[in-house]
Amino acid sequence: MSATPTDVVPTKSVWKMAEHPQAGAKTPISILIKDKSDKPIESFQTVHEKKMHLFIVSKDLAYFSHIHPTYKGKGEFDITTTFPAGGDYKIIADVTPKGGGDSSIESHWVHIEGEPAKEEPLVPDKELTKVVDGKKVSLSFSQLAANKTLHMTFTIKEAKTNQPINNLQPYLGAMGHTVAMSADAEKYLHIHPMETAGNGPNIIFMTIFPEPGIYKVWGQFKHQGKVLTVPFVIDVPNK
Ligand SMILES: [Cu+2]
Repeated sequence: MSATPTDVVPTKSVWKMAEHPQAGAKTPISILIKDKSDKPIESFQTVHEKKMHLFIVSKDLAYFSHIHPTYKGKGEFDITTTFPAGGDYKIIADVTPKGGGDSSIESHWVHIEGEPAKEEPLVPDKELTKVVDGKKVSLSFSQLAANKTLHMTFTIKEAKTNQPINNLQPYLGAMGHTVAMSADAEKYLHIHPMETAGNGPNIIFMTIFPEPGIYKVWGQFKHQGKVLTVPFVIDVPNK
């Protein structure tokens, strides 16, 4: 997959949800993917083992979910999920209609009723090393600037022993997945590792941040059957 979309099939989408979705309740979501002439798109490519990747983030980007709706046919994807708290969420659907070289992105804001979560300010991490689920994860960049092709590298070690982890497992057909979103949730990047060889401890992604500013990135990796999701908040300078 290239760092910049080159061959995207234009799409439209129709989102269906219950009238007043409630936090903590099972909420069915239906997404109809159509072409520019309003005809449902019938065929989708399986990309990283799925026909649709769906990401849900809260407006403050504190909540992140990566799930996979079921393809019902005739352009319709269905899934049921539970929103953890009241507030606004952005839902992003990533699909590749047959014939597309890169994925088409459809998104939708929803309001969920219920007690809101305490808003978490999006503050860039001072240190790009943290411990999540017993793993010490570091993030580094070849250079960090907007509009430049750059490498971002996650390094994963056992937190207790500092032992590099070199037996990561493929997760959805890649050694890892990274999603990056701008602070306003407008820019979305889904990045895959450059090489499929090697199982850690370094996982290298290549991407371009389209604009300067604050982004949240979530790296997802699989180790011993469990998916590890590691968030970082970074500030991408202009140059
Ligand atoms: Cu996915």
